[in-house]
Amino acid sequence: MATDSLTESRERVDASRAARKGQTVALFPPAEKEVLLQKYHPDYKAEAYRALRIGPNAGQKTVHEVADLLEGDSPVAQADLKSVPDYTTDLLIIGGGGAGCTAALTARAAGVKVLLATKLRLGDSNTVMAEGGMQVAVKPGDSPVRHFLDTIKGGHFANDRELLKVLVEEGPSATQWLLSLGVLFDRDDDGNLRVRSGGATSTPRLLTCKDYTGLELMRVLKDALINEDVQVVEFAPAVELLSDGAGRCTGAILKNLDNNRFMTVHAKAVIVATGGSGRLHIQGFPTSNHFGATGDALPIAYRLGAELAFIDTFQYHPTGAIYPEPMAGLLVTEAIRAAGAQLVNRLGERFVNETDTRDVVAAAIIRECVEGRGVITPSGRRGVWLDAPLVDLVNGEGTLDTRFPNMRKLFSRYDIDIRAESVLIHPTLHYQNGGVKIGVNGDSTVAGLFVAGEASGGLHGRNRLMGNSLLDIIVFGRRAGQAAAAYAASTTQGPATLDHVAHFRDALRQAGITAPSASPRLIPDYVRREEATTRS
Ligand code: MEZ
Repeated sequence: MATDSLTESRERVDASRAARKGQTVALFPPAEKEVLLQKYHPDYKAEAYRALRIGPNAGQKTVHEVADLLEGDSPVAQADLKSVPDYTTDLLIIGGGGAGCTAALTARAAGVKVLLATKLRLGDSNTVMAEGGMQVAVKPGDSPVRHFLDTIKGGHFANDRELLKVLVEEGPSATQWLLSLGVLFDRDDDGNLRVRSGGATSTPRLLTCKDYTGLELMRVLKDALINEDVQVVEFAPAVELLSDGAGRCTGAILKNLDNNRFMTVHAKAVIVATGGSGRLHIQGFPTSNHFGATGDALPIAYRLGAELAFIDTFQYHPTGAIYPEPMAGLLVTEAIRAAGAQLVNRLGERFVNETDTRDVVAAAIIRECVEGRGVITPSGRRGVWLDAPLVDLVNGEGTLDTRFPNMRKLFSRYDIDIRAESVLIHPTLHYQNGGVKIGVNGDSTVAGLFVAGEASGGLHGRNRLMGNSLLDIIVFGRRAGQAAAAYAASTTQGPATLDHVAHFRDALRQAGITAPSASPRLIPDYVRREEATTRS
């Protein structure tokens, strides 16, 4: 039930709607943008960061939550490593989301034996949470060059240019591959692929499956995988990687979540595709991520000596639901803003161009809340309004029903009809912009260790452009699958040791880190720290 102040504030939004319809708000000029980000974006909050004391990225800063993981201790002891492995394979893929499944399909097609292990069930991943679409330059007038320029501008010109070149150039063939598997992208009346607008892009470039694009991709990838000769082990997250003692990755230790026992896997090559870290609730933010997104790739790859990239930057998606309380953190797709929904403060005023880059829009929302123009929910969260009914006013009645059925359904569970009512939102922790540093074949700085998807770092620079994550998991999932299969076919199984863990423990001791917590974390810690941010 909304309180009086919520009702009054929503009425101000309703009252100003007609005047706001068609109103233009300028994009932030570059100098003002920088000031806004410095002051309000969580990535710029100095006290949220600290420098790493050990490992390949020692001296570099990351948020405390990630530093705790990277400076954490392995949960395994030497005795947990079995001399007779539970599984032996050519290629071990860790992670059963879009990147992992794509890599598995590609590697299997290349002829190697593949084992895929995943923390929860096959498909439980951030891929299924992706709503608004996949960026790919397939339309006349668009081009990979234009896609490259939009992306690098959004990424603060920090993106790894080689990775980005591969992403945009291979986008069309990756799309063909998805179509050949049976993905049902939206089409126009003539049966051609339809492209939609996203935020911060120079032209409509999003391929969509209404507002559940990632779910559709995962449906198809999962089906394809189930019909392949790939062994899948569910409820078995990786807790440590194995090495030959000379820096080469040779397998992993998995934890059987049914009985908490460790399992040893020998593999000639390993691909880590465990996704992002939203469930660490960095800086106390709620998250749009799936339950298993606890950044597992980071500590296990780091202990093995893999370099990380851009671990100081995270994406706070501007529009996470904050009301009703059970919806807190849930993604309200950016596509709805691209379709005309406006952001409005408690006074009924717009304050940002809704299609500016995500970091700018998120910072502007936080500014409204900090400066007292936000709305407070009955449980004490702060946010602003997303004027969803405008979408039908601008595009014609029925648009919300046909293009955003998932949003309609999610809010209708709480008797909120987004065709008639604005909804309350605040930035939600959405994406790990950085991760394990990779080259164009998903190769990490450790031989035999490949990384794909959100667990990797470099492609997205300091702010990922909407829709590039779905393309990333397909393009780089395929590349990692191909490269790891070729590597596995050209090498023999090396010894499988935990020597690197012993070295890492020495480094922890030498750095005076005496009581490290265990990492990876695997299951989120639900002390409700996120309240600190959205309620302050
Ligand atoms: O790429 C994304 O993060 C995405 C498409 C999200 C969304 O707003 O729908």
